[in-house]
Amino acid sequence: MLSHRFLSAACCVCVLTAACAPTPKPPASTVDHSAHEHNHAHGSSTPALVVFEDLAGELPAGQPTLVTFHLEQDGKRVEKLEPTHEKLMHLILVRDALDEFLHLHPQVSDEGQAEIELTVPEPGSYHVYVDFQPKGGQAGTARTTMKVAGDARPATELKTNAPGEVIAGELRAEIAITAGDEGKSQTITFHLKDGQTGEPVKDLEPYLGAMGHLVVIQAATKDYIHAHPEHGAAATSNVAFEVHTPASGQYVGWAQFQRGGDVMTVPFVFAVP
Ligand SMILES: [Cu+2]
Repeated sequence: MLSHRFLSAACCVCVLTAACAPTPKPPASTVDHSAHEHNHAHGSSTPALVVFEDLAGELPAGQPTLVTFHLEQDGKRVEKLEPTHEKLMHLILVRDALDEFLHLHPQVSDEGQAEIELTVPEPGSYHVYVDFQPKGGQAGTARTTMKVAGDARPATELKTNAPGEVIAGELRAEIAITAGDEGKSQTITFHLKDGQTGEPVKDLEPYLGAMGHLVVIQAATKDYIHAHPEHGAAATSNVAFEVHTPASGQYVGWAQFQRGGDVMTVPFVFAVP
């Protein structure tokens, strides 16, 4: 069990997965109902879908392409949205090999129509996740898949590298992981140092209203777990996230931090025994 002090210092959004869902996972697009770490109450709604409106077939690789889509929940188009973390929708694309990651914010109309110019450099199959919160409803993640045309680079075996040090451009991240809640959650702490000097960073800026942003994908199921540190946390070189880990196995994470107006992405792989 996590201490109260910890819970007040970090927030998390966990996602219900096949492991804790009562019925087998549908084969196509599914939603993961977001729920708090210790509250696995199932929402009343059925899985939400990302519905592309003009994407016939494959997206061309490396070419900016205007893509429109909307979300559907309970068979109905989701129109009115509440911003979460400063945006109406967070669009995440992850290649099936878990080696490519994009995090974008589409323009969203009052009718729930989303529009984004999408440039995906690497061919392959992608999992598409959209974080959203319907007005007056529960936050959730809508899903679908898409293909990016071209010769897809073959997947390589995922190598667990966290806990450990990951160098991502101007950022050197020492990643520490502490299991809690009998292994069902992990506290992932990033000790951030300057890539050049190795000194703890002093210039971390809020990104999307928090001191960091973390997406975690469960490698086996491609289920999506989104986590944020405490909103408005004081500037520090250490940022901790609490991440729900429903099953043993490998997880791939992409942590994002902002310095000097630039967003830096730290990819990492960890395993839950
Ligand atoms: Cu976002």
